[in-house]
Amino acid sequence: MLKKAFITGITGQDGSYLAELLLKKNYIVYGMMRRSSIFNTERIDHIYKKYPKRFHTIYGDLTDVYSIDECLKKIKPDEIYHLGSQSHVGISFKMPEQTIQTNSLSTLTILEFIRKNNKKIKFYQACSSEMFGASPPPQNENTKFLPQSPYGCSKVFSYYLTGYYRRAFKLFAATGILFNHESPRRGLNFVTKKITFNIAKLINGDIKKINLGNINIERDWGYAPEYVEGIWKILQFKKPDDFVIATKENYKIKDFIIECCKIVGLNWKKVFTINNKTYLRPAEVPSLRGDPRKAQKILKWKAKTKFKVLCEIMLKNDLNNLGFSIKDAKIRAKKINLRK
Ligand code: NAP
Ligand code: F7E
Repeated sequence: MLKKAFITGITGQDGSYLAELLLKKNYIVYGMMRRSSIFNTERIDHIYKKYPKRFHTIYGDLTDVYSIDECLKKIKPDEIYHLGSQSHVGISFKMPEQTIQTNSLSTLTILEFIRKNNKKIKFYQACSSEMFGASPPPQNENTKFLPQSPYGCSKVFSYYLTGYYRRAFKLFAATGILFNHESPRRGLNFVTKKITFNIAKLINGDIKKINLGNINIERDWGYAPEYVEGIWKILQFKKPDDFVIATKENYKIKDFIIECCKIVGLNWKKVFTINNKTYLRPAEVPSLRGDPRKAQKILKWKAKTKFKVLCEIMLKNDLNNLGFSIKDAKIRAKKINLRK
């Protein structure tokens, strides 16, 4: 019998990479997809084509208890990966209730379903380094949570709830505390993708400036396809637990800009404007740098793709999508640098 996995957030960055990983491992994969007025399957269209028999999506919404129950009753999964969320920290300040409802109450619904229907189902909860918030780095599984946003609070709730169901009802309920992870599939309004996507647009002559908020913030950025491997390993370990997944290195947003601009020879000071009010947050998480030694030791998981390579992968992808090689982009960048 092939294993059945249910993924919430299938249309997101991690959902799409995790689906590919599980399908390669011979799982049958079901993903929950919410209704949208335009198609939101860009990240998974190629997966439908490659695995027409083992990859399925099903309509549902994390704010609709009935639809979650319906999905789970129909699919009868062996493993649930709860990745779906309102994942944008900045937007969570504007929509705190929707963020908590989507991210936290959905966790309760799924855990209750498992408790009442089949305690053998393994459950993975996507937690976040945002839970550490104002706690200084390095952050590990024992670091105090000091969340700085509704998003961070929503994940702290899900973290404690998962641990509670694990202890009280002996469920296989585990969490991954993932630090920022990026890829060509990253959403356009996260800072790394915003930078690489807009550098490509700038090279193409579509825009003249790139507006950002605070660029002195530090993040520990890894590569998403490797992080979903960590997620899978967390559920395959013999007992449910909490694991930090991170690279152990951090850089400022400014370093990310400088590195990307260096790749194409662009003078970053000419094209970036910073401290734009639209992108400043009421509270910030100043510095994240994970200590992933537990995952390294127990799961044998380690981040391979580091900062410079990540910048190159993301920028090359966005340039290629507009028909530019690095060589072409360098020629255009020279002209942009000469602009008054
Ligand atoms: P993402 O690209 O923003 O994807 C989020 C997914 O959740 C999308 O499929 C989205 O659907 C879905 N979703 C949102 N609201 C929903 C609702 N009401 N009902 C059903 N589905 C809903 O996020 P990601 O980067 O893949 O992250 C995956 C998970 O890891 C999230 O829980 C995130 O909070 C967490 N996390 C991410 C990072 C990171 O650096 N990427 C780090 C730590 C933790 P639509 O496509 O329809 O919007
Ligand atoms: O911001 C600053 C911003 O939105 C990073 C999510 O996946 O990782 C992600 O959350 C930093 C922040 O990611 C802009 O203020 C400056 O300090 O790329 P981000 P995030 O907030 O770290 C965690 C681990 C998650 O769990 C989340 O789901 O960059 N920043 N200027 C900007 N950020 C954005 N988005 N846009 C700007 O223009």
